[in-house]
Amino acid sequence: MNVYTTDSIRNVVLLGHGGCGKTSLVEAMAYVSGLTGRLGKVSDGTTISDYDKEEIKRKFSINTSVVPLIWKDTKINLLDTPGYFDFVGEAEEAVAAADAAIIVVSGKAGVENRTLDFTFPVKLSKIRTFVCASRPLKGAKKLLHRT
Ligand SMILES: Nc1nc2c(ncn2[C@@H]2O[C@H](COP(=O)(O)OP(=O)(O)OP(=O)(O)O)[C@@H](O)[C@H]2O)c(=O)[nH]1
Ligand SMILES: [Mg+2]
Repeated sequence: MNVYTTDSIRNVVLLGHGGCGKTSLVEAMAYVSGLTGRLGKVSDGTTISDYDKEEIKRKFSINTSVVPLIWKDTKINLLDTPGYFDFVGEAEEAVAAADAAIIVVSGKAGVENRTLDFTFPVKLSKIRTFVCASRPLKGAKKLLHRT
């Protein structure tokens, strides 16, 4: 088993409005990196990230999940956070531990209230922030203007 030192480990938090596609993106990244051999679906309850009984039943994330994958000699711990406001504490804790953030925006729904909420703590903690569209993007200019 390879041993990774702190200079080759990155904690990357995924943030965004509920249902924007964070868990699906994590599932795709895990598959592309070779961590998994099949692409699970939130609707089928087969993602590696939403594994809790309640998450499978309700089809959304409740806890932050850590998905560790290896990409080009770097260990990337993806932190898949819940988007629903009831579980905001989970997302805030994950931001505190992150070296970088990916704000996921649903191209179908555009920029939503939770999308913009997350720009504030991310900016405060001065970590690199990326914006990723889960579907063809609408409203990206507004988000980039605010960050
Ligand atoms: N067509 C399409 N559907 C998507 C895409 N990303 C996510 N979905 C669907 O949108 C729904 C919500 O996706 P999730 O990945 O659970 O979204 P989430 O951001 O993790 O949601 P929370 O855990 O509630 O914050 C699921 O039914 C997905 O299959 C995408 O890129 N294209
Ligand atoms: Mg999720």
